[in-house]
Amino acid sequence: MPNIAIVTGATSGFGDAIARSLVADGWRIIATGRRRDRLDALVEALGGPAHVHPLCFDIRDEAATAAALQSLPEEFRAISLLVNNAGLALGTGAAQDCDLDQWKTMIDTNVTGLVTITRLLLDRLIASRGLIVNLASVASNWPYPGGNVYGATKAFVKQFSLGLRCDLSAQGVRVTSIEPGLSESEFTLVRTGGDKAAYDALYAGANPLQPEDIAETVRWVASLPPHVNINSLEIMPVSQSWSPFRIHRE
Ligand code: NDP
Ligand code: 8X3
Repeated sequence: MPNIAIVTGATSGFGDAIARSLVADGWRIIATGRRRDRLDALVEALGGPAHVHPLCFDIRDEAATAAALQSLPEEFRAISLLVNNAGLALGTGAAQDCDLDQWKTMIDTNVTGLVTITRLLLDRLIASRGLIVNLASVASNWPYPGGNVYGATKAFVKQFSLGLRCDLSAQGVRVTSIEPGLSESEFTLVRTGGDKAAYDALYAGANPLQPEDIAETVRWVASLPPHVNINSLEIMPVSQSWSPFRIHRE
């Protein structure tokens, strides 16, 4: 009987690639997201409903999340891998120019949504001595101008991962925080409100990470023996590194 994984945000980018990579590795997948057409296409591409079960819901909605999980058929209930990938950034402006609603949307999705689905699945993950992989970011570790609330949500994801490790180690549940840097996906279109010129400019000549690079990392983490825990893994494209501290002068 294959292992069961749930991948949130499987309708594009990392989540789509992670779902494909895990199915190729023999997992059965529960794929989540709001865009039903994309979930249906993923089910079709990965061999049909015996391999992939789609769950269409907004992760900010606790009742919808709980109802979706309760709707799972028996053969998809024994989840042993949770990939908390659904998330977004909105805006790149300085804090004083930001829209409060956009800040709340990031917190509701990246923090509250992630915490909610994790709590709802904890008993099953403990029962299976499973694994939780959380998509944090280099923004968890490094502040940058315009990163304000997005970076703070990702710092939460990393610290929540490490805290879960402490609480769940006696239950044999593993927890990993993955912290990617510059990666090419719809993430940048979402962040910029669909600005294709900004998308092209960000990635031009940078040879960014691709969703398949992150999928391969998740596949590797999930394939390790059950006594091995990768706590935190920061990944950048070779082209990305650090800048000196900025100094504002009067
Ligand atoms: P994409 O925009 O390509 O994918 C985001 C996924 O999240 C989509 O499947 C989307 O599904 C889902 N999602 C967003 N909001 C919701 C919601 N309210 N309810 C349910 N699902 C939601 O971005 P990436 O693949 O690049 O990003 C995936 C994760 O990786 C995010 O957490 C992001 O913060 C993180 N990350 C991204 C990096 C990058 O540079 N790309 C680098 C570091 C981390 P749908 O719209 O169908 O609901
Ligand atoms: C996405 C990477 O550098 O845009 O989490 O914050 S970055």
